[in-house]
Amino acid sequence: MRNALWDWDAEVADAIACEERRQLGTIELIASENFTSPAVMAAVGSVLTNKYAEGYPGRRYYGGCECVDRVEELAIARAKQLFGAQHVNVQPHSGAQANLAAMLAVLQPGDRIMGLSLRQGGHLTHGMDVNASGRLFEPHFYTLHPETEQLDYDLIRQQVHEVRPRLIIAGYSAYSRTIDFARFREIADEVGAILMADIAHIAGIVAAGLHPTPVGAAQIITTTTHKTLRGPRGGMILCDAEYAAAIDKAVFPGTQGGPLMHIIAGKAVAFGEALKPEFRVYIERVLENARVLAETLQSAGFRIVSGGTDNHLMLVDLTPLGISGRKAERALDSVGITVNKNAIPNDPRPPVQTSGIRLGTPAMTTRGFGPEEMRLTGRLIADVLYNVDDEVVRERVRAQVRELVAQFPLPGAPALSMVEHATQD
Ligand code: DSN
Repeated sequence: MRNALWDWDAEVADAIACEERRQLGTIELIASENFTSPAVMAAVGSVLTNKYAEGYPGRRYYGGCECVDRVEELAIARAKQLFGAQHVNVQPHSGAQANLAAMLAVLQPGDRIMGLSLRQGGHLTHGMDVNASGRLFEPHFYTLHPETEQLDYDLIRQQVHEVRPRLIIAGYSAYSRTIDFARFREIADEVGAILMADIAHIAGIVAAGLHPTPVGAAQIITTTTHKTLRGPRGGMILCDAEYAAAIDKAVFPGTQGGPLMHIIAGKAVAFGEALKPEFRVYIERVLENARVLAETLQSAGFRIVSGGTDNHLMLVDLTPLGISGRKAERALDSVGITVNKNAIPNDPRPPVQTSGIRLGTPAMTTRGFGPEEMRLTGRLIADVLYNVDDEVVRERVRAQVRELVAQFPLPGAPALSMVEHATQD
């Protein structure tokens, strides 16, 4: 079926079709991306985008909210069931919005916050100098163990005691190992700090019960909904009941106006999907695929930061090859393998270059890749990176990528496709 947007706005339809073809034709290894289901996309592309609903269910500043109240209540109830949290706010537009609201809920300007060094896998909303978190609060950072490149709780404890922050952040953008949230809470309690877990990357793994939950350890938990959780782009905050009123007030009216009700509907659908047994099977496959990809690259001679992965992602150290992350990203892009350059711990290169790349398996696992395809993908990455300027190798790999991805359709019924019958009248 031809998508109606072609008749209404062919220029935009063409740009969307371009992106759809790109997604179809590439091996997507950006660790923070995924492919949502047609059900999530249908909810996001619905009439709910028309509705203003400032406030919360039953307490709105606009009339006509009886239907969107049902949507938000469904999203909240399903998120509570999925994570076992006492309170949930599904309105943050993004992970960054969730983090800002969470901090404003419990901190005063100038209070000390402490997260993992941004050069070692921390996120920009955890205290970067140009981000609101670094401008409103006093940012401090703990570091990974210099040799294991893993969280070292004795070292963190010592660093936390030196700083005595008001808020400690546990959760990262580029960390491939299990996080001990209970241990973090012990350290936070010793200095009277609040523990905030940012599970943006691992939310789906937590939801599936395959990573220890921060619920019960961290008083406040923030996340995105579009990474391993496989929902629409957006954010969410979970918290203990005692922080519920402060969190809600910090989201609206503290940092946001009207909630994106179409996105909240997409979140409700995604949480419903994540509650099904199939989602746990999906996450098991994500983790297995990550292990297989890491092992394949290690067998091909690459160094994986920290020696491996416990989750959905890994960092590959390109230092022994003498190429930057930027060069590797571009070389892989040119053959249809999408990754992002990423700093490795204590990276001597600046962030625009980096000495590493970050790879993740959530997206291609959704598309149906299993261990066999991951092994082939690892070998193709090695071929390109060991022959980074060799156009003959690249042309061969490009053809292999095309052949491989052609066997795995994107999730999405033909009715949602912009490419399907794009040229048909
Ligand atoms: N941009 C996200 C990521 O790629 O990890 C974090 O915000």
